[in-house]
Amino acid sequence: MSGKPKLHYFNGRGRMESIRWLLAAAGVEFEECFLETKDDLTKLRKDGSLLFQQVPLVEIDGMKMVQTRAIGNYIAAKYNLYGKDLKERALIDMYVEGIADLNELLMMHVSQPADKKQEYFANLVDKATNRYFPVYEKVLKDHGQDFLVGNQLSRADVQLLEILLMAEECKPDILAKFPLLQSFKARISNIPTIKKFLQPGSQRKPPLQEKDLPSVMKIFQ
Ligand code: P9H
Repeated sequence: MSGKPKLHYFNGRGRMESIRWLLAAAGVEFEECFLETKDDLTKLRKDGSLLFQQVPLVEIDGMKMVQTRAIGNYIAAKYNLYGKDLKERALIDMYVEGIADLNELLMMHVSQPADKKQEYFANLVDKATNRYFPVYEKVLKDHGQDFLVGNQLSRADVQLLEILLMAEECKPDILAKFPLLQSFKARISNIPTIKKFLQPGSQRKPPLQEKDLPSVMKIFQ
């Protein structure tokens, strides 16, 4: 049982974007089925496709997988993006969880109420530049290699690049104090599968804008 993985989510980044990145980096073609209305979600729920009544849902290898982390773990393991042993995997997991925490902050920025936005943004920039980015800058500095773990491409590299680009969308000079992250960004962006994903017309999604929120809310609330 195979064929292309099929991704069910709304037509935007949200919790699916890192899955799109991983598949693209692995050079795996995938299909997307976009939820547009609450009915689309109800239909998936009624046919028993959603273990916890939530999306992301990815149909892959005969499974109906939910839970973003579980899906990412499966894809990373299947496509050799998850290190060569348990200790490399442990490091990759720590790096990826840090990225996921920052991603959560970035993702929720757009939906902050107007009177909280500025404060939220300041905290976001503070966390990115003082808590998260220094960690990855130091890792690259200390081992002097091209990739975060084990001197080969892993999901940690893919997911770090994703978040670096997202952070730059929020604040274009946010990497100014991180020379190794800047060169990492250029290097990883140049890997052929990733380069292709970064080009216009790929399945990569644009940032969610405030004006898009009502249509997303209509599906999930
Ligand atoms: N642990 C949209 C944009 C940005 C971020 C999140 C949601 C959680 C996983 C219906 N799914 C707005 O709240 C939509 C999850 C999955 C799980 C869902 C319900 C969300 C969003 C859609 N909500 O990591 O997979 O929260 O299905 O009944 O909970 S995504």
